Amino acid sequence: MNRRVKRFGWLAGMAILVNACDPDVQTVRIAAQDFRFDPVEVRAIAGRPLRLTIVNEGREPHEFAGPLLVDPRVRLIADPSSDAVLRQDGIRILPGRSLQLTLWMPPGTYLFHCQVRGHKGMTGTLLVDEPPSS
Ligand SMILES: [Cu+2]
Repeated sequence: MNRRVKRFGWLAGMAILVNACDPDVQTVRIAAQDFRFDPVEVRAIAGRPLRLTIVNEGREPHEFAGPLLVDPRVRLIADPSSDAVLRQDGIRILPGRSLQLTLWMPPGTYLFHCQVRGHKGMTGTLLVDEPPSS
């Protein structure tokens, strides 16, 4: 049974509200196409929230999945307006729909992929760098 992704944030124990106008927020858009993510590599800086929008521009359903969804060091909330469905270990996004996530993550390399059958080549990398020292 699928659950609406808006419950995912609740399941992750997140109660932090993100101000969309917060200048510290990094925004990244990734297109899920048939059959690749564009861009395949995204860079962000640790210590600042990352607002990630994944838009399904294809004609197939796609998923956003990866270890970061269950990494205890990663804090994540799904925007309640997201039109996506949490499945067992990935978030399914139907054609023309989008998923919005806000993430707080330590520096590192985070791989993500689409795990829809036959979409094995759909992979991407989120590179989170140390914040610049001032
Ligand atoms: Cu896919």
